[in-house]
Amino acid sequence: MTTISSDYALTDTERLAFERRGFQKLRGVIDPEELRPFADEITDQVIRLNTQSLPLAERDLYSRAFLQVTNLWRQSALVEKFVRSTDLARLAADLLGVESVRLYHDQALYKERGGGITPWHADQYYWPLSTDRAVTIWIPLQDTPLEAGPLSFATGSHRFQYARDLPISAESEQRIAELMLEQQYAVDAGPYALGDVSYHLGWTFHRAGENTADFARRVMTIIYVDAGMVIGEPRNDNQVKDLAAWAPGRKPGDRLDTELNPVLYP
Ligand SMILES: O=C(O)CCC(=O)C(=O)O
Repeated sequence: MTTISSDYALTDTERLAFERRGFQKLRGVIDPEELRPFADEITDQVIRLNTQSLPLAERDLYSRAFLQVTNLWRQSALVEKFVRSTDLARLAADLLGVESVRLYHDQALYKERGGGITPWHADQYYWPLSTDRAVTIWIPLQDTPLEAGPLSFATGSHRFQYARDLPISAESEQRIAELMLEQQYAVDAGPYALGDVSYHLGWTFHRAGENTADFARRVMTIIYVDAGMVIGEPRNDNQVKDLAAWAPGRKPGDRLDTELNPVLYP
C-alpha cells in the first residue's frame, strides 16, 4: 500500500483566497477509492485507542463534541503512510507560502451520532508557536452533509486580534459568535463530499454543528507548520501541555524539530 497521492494544483486565486479568508475548501483532492482503506484503519485505531466511556449525556461540552485520538501515525504503519502523504503536505506548504512543512501532530475527530457542537475557537490558542505559519487539513472520511456537523469558518477571522485567549468552551461559543456577527465576518458553512478537504490557519475561528445524522462523522486532521518553526513562549497552561506532548524536551526559542515533527514536504 502506498500513500494518498493527489495531482491537485492550486491556482493563484485559491492561494490568494486562503491568505485573505484564512481557510480554503478544496473539492476532489483525494480519490474516494484511495481514501477507503485508510479511513477503515483510522476508524479501527480510534475504536482501539479511545478512552472515552461515558455516555454523551454525562459528558461536558468539550467531550460531547467528538472522540479525539492524537498522533495515530505513531500507532499504525498504515496511518503513518497516510499522514506522511507528500501531496497533502505540498498543498499545505503552497497555501502557507513556505518552502517546506513539518508535522506538528495529527488527530482523529469523530463526532458520534448525537454528538454536540464543536464550539467556536482558534486552534492557535493551544499552540506555543512563534509565527502564524501553521495550518490544519480537515479530511472527512465520508460524505458530510450539514446535519453531520461539517467544519465551518468565519471568513477573514485570522486577522481578528481579539478573543484569541479563549479555550474551547461555552464562553468561546457565545463570545466568538457574538463578535463574528458584530464585526460582520461571514460564516462559510457547507457540506463536504468524500474526497473534499479544507485547510485552515491556526488563527482562523471555526466551529461545527451537532451531528443529527444517523452515522458518526469521521474526520482525520493533520497539522503542519513551517519547517523552520521556532517554539514560542507558552501563553497559557494548554500551550505548556501542548509543548510537552508534541515537541517533548524542547523549550521556547528552540526549533520545533523533534522526532515527532518530521519534514513532510518536500
Ligand atoms: O472536527 C471538528 O468538529 C473540529 C475540528 C477542529 O476544530 C480543527 O480541526 O481544528
